[in-house]
Amino acid sequence: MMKPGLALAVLMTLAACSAQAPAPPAPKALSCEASATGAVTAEGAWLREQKDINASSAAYFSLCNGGTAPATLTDLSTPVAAIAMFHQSSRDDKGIVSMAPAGEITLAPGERVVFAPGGRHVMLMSLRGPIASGDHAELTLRFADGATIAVDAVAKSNVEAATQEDH
Ligand SMILES: [Cu+2]
Repeated sequence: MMKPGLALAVLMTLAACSAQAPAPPAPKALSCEASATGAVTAEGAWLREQKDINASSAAYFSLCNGGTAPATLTDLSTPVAAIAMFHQSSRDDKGIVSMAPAGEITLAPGERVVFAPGGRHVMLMSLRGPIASGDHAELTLRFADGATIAVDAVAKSNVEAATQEDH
């Protein structure tokens, strides 16, 4: 049995330790609460600049299911690309990053799903033209129940995009 004094000393040591640890990054996800009058909303949409139309770009946003029924994101379209696919990036134990189709994404009521570099993203292929930093593109998100959400995404430079990287 530990003496109360010793237990306190251990606790204080732990507290000192955690005070020196680097502060965790501020959570990007805002709160998301379901309510009877709520709906699915998309926030903070952006895409990556891409000057080479034979290369790909990617779009990101944060989705909140504010409604009381599950919502399944099935499809996305945008005038800037002929092909838009949901992908999931992952890093294996050797540090190799790969990506795979993410398929449909179902959000429970009150659930938030964040699309961000290094994780879920919308791969944009067969670009209709170069995408420059500051350009706007409309993203139309389509759900299994037929509902759609249109959201305005602004293109960020690759330098800016790198600061959004999730680690
Ligand atoms: Cu991808």
